[in-house]
Amino acid sequence: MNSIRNDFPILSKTIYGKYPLIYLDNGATTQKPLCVLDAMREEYLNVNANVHRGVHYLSQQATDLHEAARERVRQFIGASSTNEIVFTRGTTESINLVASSFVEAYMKEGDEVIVSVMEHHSNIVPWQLQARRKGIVVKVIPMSDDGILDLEALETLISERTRLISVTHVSNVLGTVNPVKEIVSKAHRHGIPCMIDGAQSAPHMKIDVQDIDCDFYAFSGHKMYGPTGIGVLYGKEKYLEEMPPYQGGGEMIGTVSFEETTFADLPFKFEAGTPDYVATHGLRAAIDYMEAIGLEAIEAHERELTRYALEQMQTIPGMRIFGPLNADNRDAVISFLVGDIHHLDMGTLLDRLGIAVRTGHHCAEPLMQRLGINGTVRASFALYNTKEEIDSLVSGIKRVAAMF
Ligand code: 7TS
Repeated sequence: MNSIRNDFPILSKTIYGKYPLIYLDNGATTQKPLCVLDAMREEYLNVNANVHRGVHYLSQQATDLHEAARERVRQFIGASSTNEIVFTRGTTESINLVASSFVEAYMKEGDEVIVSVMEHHSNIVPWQLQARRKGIVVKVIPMSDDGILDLEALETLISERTRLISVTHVSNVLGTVNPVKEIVSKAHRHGIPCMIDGAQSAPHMKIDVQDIDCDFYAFSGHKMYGPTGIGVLYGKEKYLEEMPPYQGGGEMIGTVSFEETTFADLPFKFEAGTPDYVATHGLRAAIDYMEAIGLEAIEAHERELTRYALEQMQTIPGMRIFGPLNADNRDAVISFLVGDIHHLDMGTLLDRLGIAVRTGHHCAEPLMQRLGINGTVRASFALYNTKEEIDSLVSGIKRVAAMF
């Protein structure tokens, strides 16, 4: 663990005189290991040139690195072809791409998309925009009080107008790991494709998109030790082939004239403009880093941290933890409130103790409405967190609670 933590120099910072920083806001973004920063610096120093454009040496080298990153992502999530790997700015853009292009290709006014009550705004608002533009209908899978999706209700929501189901793999608030294979197979039994928001699952567990059999899967590099500004949309080729481009510009065309323009083959049809080719190289370094440690090892470590944190936090008087209490059913996210202490007060005072947590609605306001609250405090873990940090969190919460 010491050697892993040394890969992340920021974890050795002193905050408000407290050393070292306890960083428990990994659900928002993870810290970056030196190898990711080095890979990007190295590319800017020695390779930098625009990709897919030049015949010159550096441009070809940059293109090779960029396409090698695509191949690395393909392996990482078990896709069958790099045609199915579209680089985007992140999960949000991946979902917006599908909302825009899938709706254009396959949906008419009155057709339905089903999401769940525990979605991040980025898997709600793009569909609402399409509802305004195209008159599609957004339906919502409910959940139990302890944050388990009601799959029987899903069955009743599906109708002959349902064209897509789009759900999160792991809730960024509740930590619930949704049974995505089961949801996908339910959807497919009705002939409906399924999109999975993997923002909170790709960093924490081995993903195999062919095993899940999802039709789309979206994730962000910055939540899995990679750089900001880069993400991925996996899509089955048959859909990506039929869907129209999302944005127009350079890179995404075949030929252009004022009379008629044709589009590039997959995946370039969906990648207008200069891609962040340095970030894709950084993402590749992040994947190498995670795989060198091992996704199974990362998952086991984080599950154990979560189990330990759930157990310890429940000893605090007045503690309310949201989401399932069984660590087997949840990922490395714990949202909580203590007594009637406002989440912002708790977060601010923990910060003064050198503990970084997130507070607020976590971009999941409909979920807050369902829970009847206006926000929570959230601790979220990564591969570099330790049980000692959880002990500090627990004693920090107790200290803050004692002040009230
Ligand atoms: N989906 C889920 C489930 C998320 O948790 C997030 C970001 C997104 C989508 C959007 O990802 P982005 O990289 O495109 O912004 N979640 C959080 C969070 O929980 N705190 O800050 C960002």
